[in-house]
Parts: sequence; structure tokens; C-alpha cells
Amino acid sequence: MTRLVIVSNRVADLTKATQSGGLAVGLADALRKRGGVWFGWNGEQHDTLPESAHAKRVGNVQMLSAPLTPEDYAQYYVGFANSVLWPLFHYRLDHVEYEPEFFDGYCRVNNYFADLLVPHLEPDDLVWVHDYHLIPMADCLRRRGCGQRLGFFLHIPFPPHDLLSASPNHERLVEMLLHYDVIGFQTAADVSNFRHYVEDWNVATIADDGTLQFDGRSIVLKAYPIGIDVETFRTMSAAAPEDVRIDTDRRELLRRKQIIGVDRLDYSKGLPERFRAFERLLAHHPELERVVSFLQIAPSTREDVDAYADLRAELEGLAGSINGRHSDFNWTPLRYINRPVSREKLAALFRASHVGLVTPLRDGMNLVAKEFVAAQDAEDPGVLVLSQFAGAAEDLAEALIINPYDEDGMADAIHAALHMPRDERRERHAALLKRIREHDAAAWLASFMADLDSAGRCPPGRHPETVSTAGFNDLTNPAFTETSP
Ligand code: GDG
Repeated sequence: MTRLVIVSNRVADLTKATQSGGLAVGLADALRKRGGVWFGWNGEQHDTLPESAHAKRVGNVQMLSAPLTPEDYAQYYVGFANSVLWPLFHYRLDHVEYEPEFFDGYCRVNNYFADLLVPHLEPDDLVWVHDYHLIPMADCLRRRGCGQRLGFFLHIPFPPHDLLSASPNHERLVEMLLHYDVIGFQTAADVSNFRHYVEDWNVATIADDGTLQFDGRSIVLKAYPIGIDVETFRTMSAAAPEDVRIDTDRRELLRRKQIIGVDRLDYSKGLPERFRAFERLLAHHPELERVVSFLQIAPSTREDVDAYADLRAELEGLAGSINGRHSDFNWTPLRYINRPVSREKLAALFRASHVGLVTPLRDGMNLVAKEFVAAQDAEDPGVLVLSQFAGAAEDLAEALIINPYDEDGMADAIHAALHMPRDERRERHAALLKRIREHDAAAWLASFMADLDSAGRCPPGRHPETVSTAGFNDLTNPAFTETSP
């Protein structure tokens, strides 16, 4: 079987991948089956960079990693990736902090990674690059004479063309993407945004079969909705740790209900809107006081980006004022946890909750929505309240779909979820469970790999130009190895 080479911003620890679950496990399994390489940043910053990647063999998988300089970290990671591309691709021009040297740093790091990776590549390898940090990787590899099949998967949304064109580097970015053989997005809407860009800016032609024709090559352009390992998550959710069991028993005894939200602390996740919607729920329905509580788990990420510190302060203020106004000596309406919680505990907490709030302002897919569904007891399931702007909404139509900007509408949906009859909950849940099983992690992996396997090869030496020196994700937190790699 052809070897697989995964390139992502961070490398997951294969020896721990089974604990972290989800995506890292799926990718690690595929790597173990085929043998191959996983390459990425090791999370460290050094003043001088090595000439080769640090290599560690785990079974038949070669783990390759390398540090960045503090300047690289500032310009590539904090700068272009997380202060330009992340907000821009999440339709948040208000959060874009653009400095011209960010793009240079972004390209410099991609070139550096390519230099370190090339000596480890074999001619038949399938190279699968993940996410917005590494858009230039195919171009960098082709310039070094690599003819391997190259695939790219974007874990976050692809914005409409008029938004993208607000970035001074948009033409170069899209041109860089066209060096891949397969370009994968989360949803049909993302594919459509990309196609419109290509048509409007006249960068490539689109054939009748939907492939892009560029520079004599055919590029597969498709949606591959990412999923979770449903059965493993279901099993985990049914085995509640003791502290979750005791908390659940106490709540049942007091006939109270729990609403849950679990998100990285990120402005794309719509957390202030969600907190305010909960407060409106209590204001509109005082009878719910002492009956319902909201548990929000939101561990910090990207603390070096200013917008995240502002968000953290805003949420602390909102949580304080909601609790100050509504708490009683034996009831806390909103429990806000700003620390990571173990995956086992999360699964059990989802199962013990009556409503799951997944209300991002914009999200590539959102795996929490799928985890909440997987964790439910099919006989007496909780209800998923889902934003129309999460990629997951394209598939999970039986959730209560809401507009996260409409806080009263969100409060009404939470109220409806808390009062939904059991038959309706079971019916909706059965349909949702079927969907997440159809589009699980294994299906995502298999469909992308099948397309990459059958993609045309780029003739070696297609890019004879000299190497330009110009110009998965948040694994900084060990709890997050399950997100985009
Ligand atoms: C990107 C895209 C896309 C959260 N808190 C804790 C914890 N989590 C886990 C969740 C879930 C994961 O992190 C979050 O995944 P999401 O999909 O919701 O969001 P992003 O991190 O933004 O991921 C997204 C994804 O890539 C995959 O393609 O769906 O749209 O933005 O698994 O459970 N896990 C643990 N403790 C926590 O406190 N253990």
C-alpha cells in the first residue's frame, strides 16, 4: 500500500493518540496501516533552527518535527495564520490584524518545513497537508521538484470571494492552493465559495465533472464533511466517572436540567451571544430559575492573540453578572469552566445533559455537535441546538437550527428543547445518529484518501524556478489533540 505523509501545523503524539480520540486517532490509524510520516511543528521556539527535522519512529510511522524561531512564531503562527487567515476565513474582518511581514513569515516557515520534509519523501508517497497554516506547502514542494500526489484539507470555512479579496495576498493564496491535486473542504457551501472565487477572478476553468483545470492539470475539488469515531464516543459516554455520576444523581433528585456547551475559547464560537441568550431565557421564563443550569466548558487557546484575552474578560464579566443576578444559595445558574476537562468526563457530561448548545457565529464543521449526538441515550436523548452557521448544520437538519445573532430566538429554541416531548426527541436523535454514523471519521478519511490515491501525478520538475525565500491545529494544549491536527 502507498505510504501516507501527513503534514500539519502540530504533530499529534502517536503514543497518546488513543486517549485524545477523534481525528488524531483516525489519522494515526491510517498512518499505522499504510506506514508513513507525520510532519509538523514541535511547539517549541529556538533562536537557531536545525538543518534536519527531529525524527522519532513509532512502529512503522516516522514522526518528524522541528521548532520555529520566536520571529517565525510571531509572524507565521500568531501573525498570518491566527490574526489574518483565521478571522478572515471566519468572516470576521473586524478581527484581522494585518502586517506585511506576516505573509513573508508565513511563506518562510512553509519553505523551511518543505526543506526539512523533502529528504524524507519517496516518489510514490501520498502527501496530505492539513489546514490554513500550510496553504503554500504544495507550491513549496513543487518548487523543490516533488511530483508526489498532494492533497489539502481545509478544516475551517472558505469565505465568499468578496471577503477573501479584502486580504492583500488573496490572489497568491488561491494560486498556491492550485498546486494541490485534491482540495477538500468541509461543506458544499465552502466548495461553492471557492468555485465562485475561481470563476470571478478567472484563475482556472471548471470542467463539467466539477474538477478545476489549471496549468494542464486536473484538480479535484470536493466537500469531505469531517466526522467522529461514533461508537468509541458512545461507549465512553456510557461509562461515567464517579464525580459526574454523583453530580447527575443529585440533579435528578432535585429534578433539575442541565444545558451544556463545550468550545475552545474562540470568538468564532459565539460564546457571549450564548451567555446572553441564557440570561434571556431566565428573564423570559422565571419559572426555570433553580430548575435549569448551564455548564459551559471553554478552555483557553491562542493566548498570544489579543482578541482572545478580550473575549476571556468579556465572558468572565457576563458570567459574573448572570450569576450575581440569578443565583441562589444552593443553585448556580451558569458554571463557566475555563480549563480543559478530560475527554472521558466530557462524553459523560454530554450524556447527562438535556440540551447541547452549539452556536458558533461561523465554524468549519464543529465536532462537538456530533459528539453531543453520539453521547446521548437513544431511549431518552437530549436535544441539540445548532447554529445555522456551523458546517455541521448542512447535515444535521433534525437539530433545532438557530441564528446565533438572534439571542431571543436562541432563548426560545432552548426553551423548546427543554420542553420537547420524548417521542420527538427520540425521532430527531435517531435521524441525527444515522447521519453522524454515515459521515464518521472513517468515511471522511476513506473518501479523501480514495480521491488522493487516484489523483493524477504532477510531472517532476514542473516548477524549475529557484526557491523563493520571500514570503492541525491548536495542539498547544494537550487536551486538543482531537481537533484538526
Ligand atoms: C477545527 C474547526 C472543525 C473542547 N474542549 C475540550 C475538548 N474539546 C474538544 C471537543 C472537540 C474539539 O475539542 C473541538 O473541535 P471543533 O470541531 O468543535 O472545533 P475546532 O477546535 O475549532 O476545530 C472545526 C475541526 O477543526 C475538525 O475539522 O470541525 O470547525 O474550527 O472534539 O470535544 N476536549 C477535551 N477537553 C476540553 O476541555 N478533552
